[in-house]
Amino acid sequence: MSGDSAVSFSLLHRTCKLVVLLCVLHISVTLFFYVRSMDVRFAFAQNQQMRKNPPRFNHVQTVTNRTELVSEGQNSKNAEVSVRSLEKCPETSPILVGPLRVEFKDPVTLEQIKSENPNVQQGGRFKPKDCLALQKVAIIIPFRKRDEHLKYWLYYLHPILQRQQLDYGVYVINQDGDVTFNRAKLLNVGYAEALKEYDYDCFVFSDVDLIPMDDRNIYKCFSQPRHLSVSMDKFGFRLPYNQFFGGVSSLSKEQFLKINGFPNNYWGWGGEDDDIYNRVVSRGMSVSRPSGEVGKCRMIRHNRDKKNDPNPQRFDRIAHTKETMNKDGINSLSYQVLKVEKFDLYTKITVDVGKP
Ligand SMILES: [Mn+2]
Repeated sequence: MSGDSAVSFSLLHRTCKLVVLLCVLHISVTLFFYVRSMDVRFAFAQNQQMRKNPPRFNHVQTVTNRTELVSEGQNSKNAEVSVRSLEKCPETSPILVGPLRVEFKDPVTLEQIKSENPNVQQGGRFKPKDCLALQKVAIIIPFRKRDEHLKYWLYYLHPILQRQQLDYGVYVINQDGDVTFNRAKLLNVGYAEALKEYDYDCFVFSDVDLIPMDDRNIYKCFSQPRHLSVSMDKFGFRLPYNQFFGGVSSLSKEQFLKINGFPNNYWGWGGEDDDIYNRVVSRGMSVSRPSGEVGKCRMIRHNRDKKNDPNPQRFDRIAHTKETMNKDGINSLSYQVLKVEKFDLYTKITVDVGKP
């Protein structure tokens, strides 16, 4: 063997050793990740089994959970037990979709809305089936002769409120007769009447013509009274002024009682929302709001209603909220219920609220 070939052989030998080493390394790395993925798969399978029982909010499993609930209920002879075993809904609903397209070009019919919301119960009631809602929310809509707007409201809001996993009811408070409109008093009536029906712990007060453009704007209550309609298209998607509390707001039962409810003597357009704001602040609370992006909403365009002219007394009234709020509010509310109608998508309560 010549010296040359010995050198090239040892080079070949070393190259081979390197290749083998690399192969071993490659195989061991592959093996490591394979074993790890087995681990993950195993954990996933375990997780899936845990999910089967007790029932959860996983949408795909809704059907199986339902059948389990039924059989559990039969076995334990008390259906209440299986209801109680429902887990609380998550803090943030997993089925929200975010920004929504809202327009009022095509008319909608109640039949269409009803068929698109088969889980809404008579009177406009709903609660999630596969988890226990965090809040029981009464939605109060002051109303008179705005059926076209109400249809759009129901069309957009029912799907949103269901995705928000709320235990809710929709109450349309219809002012009877033709005297001047009294929005805030109708809201007080809604509060009182809703509580006669169910143990609500949160109240959302909404104008009939306001539609949120993002379902992350949750129609529930917060640690402070909340203003929900923060960026309306009408105001160029901005807050018209810092103290603005009109449109859509929410107060827990506790917060509502702390401010003695709303004023009863604001007849006609304007001022009552500022009075409510003053009540909130004078009781040491602040107003909470969603971000401008999440709080976007559209108002259905309309002309000023008849019998809802601007209230000339409003400026004087809101200057004296502090003195008047203790005697004027939920503690001085008087009205007469004329009719309670349970429709498929809402409860309509027609009331005589008196006259100015
Ligand atoms: Mn309006």
